Amino acid sequence: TVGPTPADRFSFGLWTVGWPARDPFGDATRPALDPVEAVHKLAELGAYGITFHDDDLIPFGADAPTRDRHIGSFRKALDETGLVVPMVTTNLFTHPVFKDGGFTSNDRDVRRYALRKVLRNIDLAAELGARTFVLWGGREGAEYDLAKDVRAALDRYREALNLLTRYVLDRGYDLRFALEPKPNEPRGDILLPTIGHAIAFIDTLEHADLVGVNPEVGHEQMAGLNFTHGIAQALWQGKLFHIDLNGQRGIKYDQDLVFGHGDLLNAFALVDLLEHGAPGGGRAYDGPRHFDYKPSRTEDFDGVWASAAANMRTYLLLRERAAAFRADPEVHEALAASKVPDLATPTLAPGESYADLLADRGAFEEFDVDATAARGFGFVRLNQLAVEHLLNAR
Ligand code: 3MF
Ligand code: MG
Ligand code: MG
Ligand code: MG
Repeated sequence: TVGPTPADRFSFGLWTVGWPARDPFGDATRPALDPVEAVHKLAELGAYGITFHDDDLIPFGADAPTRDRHIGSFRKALDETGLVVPMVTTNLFTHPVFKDGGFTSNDRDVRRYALRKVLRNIDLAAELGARTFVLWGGREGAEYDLAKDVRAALDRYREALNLLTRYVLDRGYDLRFALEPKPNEPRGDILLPTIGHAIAFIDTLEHADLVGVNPEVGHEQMAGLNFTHGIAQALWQGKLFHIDLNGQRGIKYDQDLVFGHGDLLNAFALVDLLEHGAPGGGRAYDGPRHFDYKPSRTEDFDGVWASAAANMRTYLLLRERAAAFRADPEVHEALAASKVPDLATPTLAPGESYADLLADRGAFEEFDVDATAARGFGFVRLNQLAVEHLLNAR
């Protein structure tokens, strides 16, 4: 496997490698990382992009000259390295003012402040050439059922999104929004908890075409869901605008492990889907391969950079293994035996009506239910071939 190059379109959040590893039970184990150093290091490692929350780059509440200084030194690092900013996001969760949310806080003044903070950051995103603006509503939620009118909160969420899309259209920005679902943490329950909830919500928006999703591996897995299935549906609905790759081991707190360090088989299927599309066709994903992980609290800076490289290397290895899987004649035969490609055939013949179906005796009256029921699908053999390719045993 050759190392990552910018053509692979790997990107990292500034908050990932820059995480000082403070958790709810312990202090930071690493010092703060200068964003300029993050840009240089990631470029050296072969990444193509870097993303950030406003507060990752510019300390919350900084005055205008300080803000300009931070943006200036970051821009200079981008120019020196060729790293790009494909996505920008806003922090509406760290400051105590957002303790009951931003767009959906019960306090109207907070909601208006949150909108202003996002609008200001959208201008910066457009200035830096970002094409995607992610919104993770980590504090949009509740711990107590009676303390949040969820229907009113969804009205306010929609009001916010409608305002933001109108703003980018009026300004002529080439920017789309991606909502990032998460079931819980930090709130007991977060609004729009899964990919499915988010897509259903997006459907109700004024400019739904400008809004998609930014699903994160660990977030769906925290809800016990199959991430690759969620991504397949997001692709199918034309809503996969961005992606957060990482690793998670089951239903527990948000681990943000290195990509592949959780459910490796599901990660294999995911890379296969992103790179090769659905078996039998369908759109593949052409956006950035964005890592939203945390270098574990046990690591020093050598460990930080080793873990950043590990995300990209694991992705490339899986891409290589998935290509070998797709090229293996025995896999083709196993896929056919499992009737995987047959699912792409419409259930009705071209032009066939339900009347024709009702008249087809072979479909019902003469259909050999017992013989068909007795036939196995061979899915286990197919899965074992995937495991063997993943283990490089074939
Ligand atoms: C939290 C997250 C967030 C989002 C980010 C938007 C801090 O679990 O995943 O990271 O990804 O806010 O991009
Ligand atoms: Mg996360
Ligand atoms: Mg996570
Ligand atoms: Mg994320």
